[in-house]
Amino acid sequence: MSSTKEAIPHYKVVLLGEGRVGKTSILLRFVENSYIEGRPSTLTASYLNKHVIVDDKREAHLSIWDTAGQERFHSLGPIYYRDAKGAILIYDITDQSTFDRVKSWTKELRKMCGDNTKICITIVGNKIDLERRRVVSQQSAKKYAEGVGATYFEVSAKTGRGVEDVFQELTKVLLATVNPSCRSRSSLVDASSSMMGKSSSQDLHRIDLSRKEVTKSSCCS
Ligand SMILES: Nc1nc2c(ncn2[C@@H]2O[C@H](COP(=O)(O)OP(=O)(O)O)[C@@H](O)[C@H]2O)c(=O)[nH]1
Ligand SMILES: [Mg+2]
Repeated sequence: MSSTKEAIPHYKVVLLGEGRVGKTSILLRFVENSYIEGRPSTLTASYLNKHVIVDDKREAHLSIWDTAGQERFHSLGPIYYRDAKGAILIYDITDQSTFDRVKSWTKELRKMCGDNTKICITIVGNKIDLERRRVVSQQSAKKYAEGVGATYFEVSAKTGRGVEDVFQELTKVLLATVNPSCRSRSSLVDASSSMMGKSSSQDLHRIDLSRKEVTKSSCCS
């Protein structure tokens, strides 16, 4: 393995799912190991970078994109999906409608990225700390995930249970099967309209999703 930083592959991963299923909470649990009860809705779409090491030796940079709540209108737009190599589709195990919508997110993903694009999909049931209120069975979710070629996990952003496993497994699959995102990590950072003034691997980058796409992606087509 090369020791140069440039040699570490970079992958863009998008979070998808209905509002309030816990996308932002899962992201912040993974990146910062933090959780805030009743977190206010996200105001700005953003991504966080995280350096991941799997099996104690293989490394990758993930840029994990979170929404600004536009998911409510199903209007995430091409910038959100562009060059994504992994997608995490999240639902709330206590809310059947959020699981039903995972099916439309799968379709949306195919539409936005093209049927032939290799994109690793992980389906995640969140809020397993609320087991008593569960309405979506593990069995039905697993079956659906298998049917669409996705891996499947259940987690709690609140307790942290299972969250690390989601990203470890996704990174393993990405490293094994998918070419890194076309854009280098640095050019993705440049695309961010306003960085927060620091440059650690866990900075929050805010994205203006209202910007119109002018070129068609060479990855997602
Ligand atoms: N009990 C419980 N609540 C959670 C969990 N994850 C998120 N929440 C809560 O669900 C609400 C929505 O979470 P948020 O991360 O903003 O969802 P998003 O809209 O999908 O980004 C917030 O009140 C969170 O505190 C979890 O694992 N367990
Ligand atoms: Mg959010």
